[in-house]
Amino acid sequence: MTEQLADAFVALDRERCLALVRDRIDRGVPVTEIIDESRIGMGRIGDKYAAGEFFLSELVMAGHIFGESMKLLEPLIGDDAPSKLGTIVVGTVAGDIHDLGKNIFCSLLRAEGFDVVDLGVDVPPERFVEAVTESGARIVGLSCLLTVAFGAMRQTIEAFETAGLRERTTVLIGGSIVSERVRDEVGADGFATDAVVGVRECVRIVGSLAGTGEKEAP
Ligand code: B12
Repeated sequence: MTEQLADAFVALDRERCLALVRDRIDRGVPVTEIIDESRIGMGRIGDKYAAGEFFLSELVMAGHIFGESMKLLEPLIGDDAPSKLGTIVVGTVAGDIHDLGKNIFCSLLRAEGFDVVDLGVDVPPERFVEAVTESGARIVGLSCLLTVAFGAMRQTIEAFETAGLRERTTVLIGGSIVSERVRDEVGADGFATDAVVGVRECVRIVGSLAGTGEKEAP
């Protein structure tokens, strides 16, 4: 993997980013590799923000460029798999409006054959509960990129407990800052810092759920 695309993101050079993405598409580079390369750039932009070299405006611009790149990639991900793997409810938790990674996770889930109920961003716990109740989903994906939103993940999982849904629901958390420690802290069942790994985990959970009626403990 080269650094060209990541560098173009850090330079916030929209034209070059889009040209490099098109170039990679034309050369048959796998979509997930193009996403990973772009993500490296986004991570560096985040580091520059944390170091005070970039400001909110740069984060906003990076978000727009990433979104435009994803528009070029989405048709290649496809969503025409026969839906037979069940339903997954996904959303970015309350207080957090980051959605680029969540959207990738949703697209890859659809491509794999899941029906996805995407609740969007800044989703309150009760909305997750409502969606799981209505859809009968057995898996929930919580996206979170902010340390301050860890509490919202915990509250969402507690809301499943209160509603009597926790036993039958497997909760996966995802985003660049989640970890085993965060998973344990908020009471989730699994975590992934990469959408491809998250989708693989969902497929595994569905496989082990088949016919048991019980929640899988990953
Ligand atoms: C772009 C960006 C923004 C954009 C978001 C645009 C959008 N539509 O999403 C905007 C400008 C809105 C933004 C705002 C803010 N941001 Co911001 N942002 C970023 C940045 C640079 C990139 C994030 C990104 O999209 N990456 C690309 C995607 C593809 O990667 P990803 O999200 O990690 O997703 C992948 C995986 O994690 C996984 N995944 C994601 N979700 C899920 C869910 C499940 C279930 C699974 C299985 C997998 C999965 O799949 C994806 C593909 O593999 C990060 C830097 C970083 N290191 O993450 C900072 C960062 C997340 N932001 C940060 C901050 C501080 C903020 C603000 C508070 C700034 C401010 N002063 O207002 C606000 C918060 C607004 C809010 N209430 O949410 C901090 C958070 C620090 C922390 N630890 O809490 C970061 C880390 C920057 C930094 N280093 O300081 N931000």
